[in-house]
Amino acid sequence: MKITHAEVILTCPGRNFVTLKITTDQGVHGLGDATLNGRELSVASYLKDHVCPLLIGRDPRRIEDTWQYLYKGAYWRRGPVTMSAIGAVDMALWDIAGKMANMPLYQLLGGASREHVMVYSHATGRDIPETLDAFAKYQAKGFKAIRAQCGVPGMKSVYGVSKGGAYEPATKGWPEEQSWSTEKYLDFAPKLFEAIRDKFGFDTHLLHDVHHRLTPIEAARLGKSIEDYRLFWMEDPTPAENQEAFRLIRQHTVTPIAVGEVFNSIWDCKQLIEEQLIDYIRTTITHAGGISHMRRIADFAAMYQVRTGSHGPSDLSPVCMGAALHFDLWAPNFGMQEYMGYHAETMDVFQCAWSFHDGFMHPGDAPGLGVEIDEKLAAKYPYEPAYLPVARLEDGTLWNW
Ligand code: CS2
Ligand code: MG
Repeated sequence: MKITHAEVILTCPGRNFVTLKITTDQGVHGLGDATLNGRELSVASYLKDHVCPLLIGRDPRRIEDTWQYLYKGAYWRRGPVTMSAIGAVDMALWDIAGKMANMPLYQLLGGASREHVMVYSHATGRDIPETLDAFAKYQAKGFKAIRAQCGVPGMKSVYGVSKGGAYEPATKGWPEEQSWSTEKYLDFAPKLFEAIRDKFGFDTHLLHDVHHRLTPIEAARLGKSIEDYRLFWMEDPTPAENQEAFRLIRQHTVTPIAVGEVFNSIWDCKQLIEEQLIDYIRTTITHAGGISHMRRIADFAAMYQVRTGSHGPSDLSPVCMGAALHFDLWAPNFGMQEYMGYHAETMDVFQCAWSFHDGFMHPGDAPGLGVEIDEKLAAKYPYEPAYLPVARLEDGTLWNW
C-alpha cells in the first residue's frame, strides 16, 4: 500500500483552518488538522514544501516510522510549526488505518476506557452578572464543567471575554493591542468565583484560565486566595518555559493546576510531570505531534497521577476535535476535554460523527476519526490573515497575552 497524494487545504469558514489530506493507492484518504492560530501559512508551507513530497510512495501503515522519519529526519526538532505538521500527518495516517480496519480510532487504540468524555465550555461576561447569566446558560445546555472568565473593573479588555457573540481571540488584520493590570485582576478574580459558588453551589466543575499573565509568586497568591471555591483547575497561571517556577506555586496552594496548551512535545512537560508540579496536561493532538506522541505524553503523565485536559479551542479544527475525542475515550488517565464549539459555517464545511449529550461527548463509531471535509465548500472560504492580540501593561510594557 502506498501514499499517492498529500495536499493542504486552507479554508476560512468563520476562521482559518489548515487541513492535510493524504490519499492512498487504494483510494482511502485520511485527514489531519495542522492549524496554528495566527501562523497558519507557516505550517501549510512546511507541509506543502517539505513534508508532502516525502510522503509520496511511503506505506501509510508505517505510522510510527513516518513519525520518527519526520521528527528525527528534519534534524531541527520540536517547535509549534514542525510538531503541528507532524501531528497532521500522524492524525491522517491513523484516520487511514481506522478506515482500512473499518474501526473507529478509539477501538484501534485499545478501546473505550469510559462511556463518554466530559467536556467544558466557556462562560464569559463583561461583568459578574453577565458571567453568571452565561454560566446558567451552559448549565441549561447540560454542561457539568464550565470555565468562567470575566471583564475586570478598570480594564478595557480582558482575555477570554467576547465583544458579543462567541469568543474568538484572533482578529482580522494586524494584532489588536490589549492592556493588562495584574493588581486589578488579582483583586477581582476571587470575587468572581465567590459569586459563582454563592449562586450555583459546588455541583458544576468550575475552571478558570489565567493565560500566562502572573509571576510565580502572584500565581501562588491567587491559588491560595481561591482555595475555598474549589476550582477544578487554574490554567496557565504563569508562563511555563521555566518549569521549575511551578515549585514555588505548589509550595503555597492546593488549587489544581493545568498547563500545556502551547507545548509541542513530551520534553516541554518533563519536569512539570516528573515533579508532580501540575495536575492536568493540556497538550493537544495537533500541536503536540499527533496521536502517536500524545499517547507517549499521556502514559508518562499517568505514572505521576497527572491527567489529561486537552486544549479544545475553536482555533483547532473539527478534525483535531474528532481525534481528541477518540483519544480521550481511550486514555486511562483522561481528566477533562475543552470544547468551545464552532461557527455554523465551520460545521457546514466539516462533517463530524461526534455527538454531545448532557455535558458529555462521544467520537461516534464511523471508521477512523469520523470527520470529513467538503472540499468544494471549503474552497468558497479563502484564507484571511488574522492574528491573536498582544497585551501591554498599563505603562506600555509588552506582556504575555
Ligand atoms: C485558550 C485559548 O482555550 C484556551 O484555554 O487559552 O483560547 C487560546 O488563547 C487560543 O487557543 C489561542 O489560539
Ligand atoms: Mg488556555
